[in-house]
Amino acid sequence: MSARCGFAALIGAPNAGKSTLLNRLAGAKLAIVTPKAQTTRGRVLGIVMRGESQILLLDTPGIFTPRRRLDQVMVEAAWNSAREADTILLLVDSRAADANAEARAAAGEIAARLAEGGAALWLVLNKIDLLAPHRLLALTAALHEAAPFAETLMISATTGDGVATLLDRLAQAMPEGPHLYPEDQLSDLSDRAMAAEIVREQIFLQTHAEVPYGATVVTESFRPLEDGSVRIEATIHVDRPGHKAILIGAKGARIREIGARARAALGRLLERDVHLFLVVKQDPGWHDDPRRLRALGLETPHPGGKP
Ligand SMILES: Nc1nc2c(ncn2[C@@H]2O[C@H](COP(=O)(O)OP(=O)(O)OP(=O)(O)O)[C@@H](O)[C@H]2O)c(=O)[nH]1
Ligand SMILES: [Mg+2]
Repeated sequence: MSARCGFAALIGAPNAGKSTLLNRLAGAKLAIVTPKAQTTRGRVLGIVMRGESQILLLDTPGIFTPRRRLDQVMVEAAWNSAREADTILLLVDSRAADANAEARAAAGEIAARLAEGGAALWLVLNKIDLLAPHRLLALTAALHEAAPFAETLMISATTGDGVATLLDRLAQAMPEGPHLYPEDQLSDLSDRAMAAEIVREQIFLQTHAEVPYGATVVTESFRPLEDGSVRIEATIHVDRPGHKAILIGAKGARIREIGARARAALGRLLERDVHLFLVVKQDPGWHDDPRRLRALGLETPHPGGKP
């Protein structure tokens, strides 16, 4: 059997379960997951081996109507990944699309636009653990009116139902060609980037309303120590003074809890003890300024470049 290798992009509305599926397919936590929409802010590569196939999965930010410069950059990252892909998996939250005509229409619009590109377009109905099976048929029929899907799969990224079948189909669908990455590599994510993401995950889990959307995290230093542990310093940039007060909390209680949980999660991921130091900095308007977005690692200088 000859080697196969290709890109498969996970595309969909915010909260469809793209990052949960990436982690499930990769068998490792590569992308952060929270119950809030717009958690993912940039492309995340997951490298998955299945038989002779290397599947290069691209997790992407959800597609929505952008408001801020940051939102535009996020949505552009999703469309750019779709353009790079051999196969596009349009992920749909089955329960939302079943219950809500707006969610169904949004999925249809994304599908119609994706169908204009050259990649094979697959429909992946996710969260089937939340929906009675007979409802999936009507939903599939409604979405097939929006675009010609080459495959339709029904899965639960949380329980793993249907995921092995999806992986087998993807492995078969990848074009013949040499593997682009070493077979034991899981992602192109650096430990520094992962540290910032894990802190941001805790901000999304522990704060609400506009606070998580007005915050971003930068790893300032990442230093292995002689005793085998690692010392990480990170800065949380916030948009407004009120957000800084909320993130710090009464007598520093909130920032301590964010730090404690992020430290524990990072310790598990890096498999060593972590010393984590967080600083909150007021940086009004950071999310609307292309130069600062670049400096914060959120806007790539050459959008549309090969991943
Ligand atoms: N019950 C159930 N929940 C799921 C499933 N897949 C994802 N979720 C939940 O849906 C929420 C959003 O999941 P994410 O993986 O962050 O969704 P996403 O598409 O990456 O979201 P953005 O990054 O914001 O675009 C989380 O609370 C997940 O636990 C599923 O198959 N079943
Ligand atoms: Mg995500």
